[in-house]
Amino acid sequence: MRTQTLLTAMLIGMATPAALAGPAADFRAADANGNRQLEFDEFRVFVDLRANGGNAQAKKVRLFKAYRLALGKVDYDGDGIVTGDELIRFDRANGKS
Ligand SMILES: [Ca+2]
Ligand SMILES: [Ca+2]
Repeated sequence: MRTQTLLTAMLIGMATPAALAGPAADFRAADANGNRQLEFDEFRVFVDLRANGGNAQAKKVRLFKAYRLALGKVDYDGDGIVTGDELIRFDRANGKS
């Protein structure tokens, strides 16, 4: 009974929008090759996921297909790849924790 309750709680936890949405979850979902970095194609997926999640900035990027431009803004070290740290830095710079 206790195990079942715990399992149910875990399943419910995983199914809530709060657990599924959010930049961290989108990052993991977009990182197709699992190297914890977003290459350009993955970054495009990431932006689309953020747009689907209602992120206004991402919606604009999607609307104008400005993925390259957006990547350039987030890619602080200019290696063409977006890391979690760069995304966090970008969000902070834009006033979103
Ligand atoms: Ca990747
Ligand atoms: Ca980079």
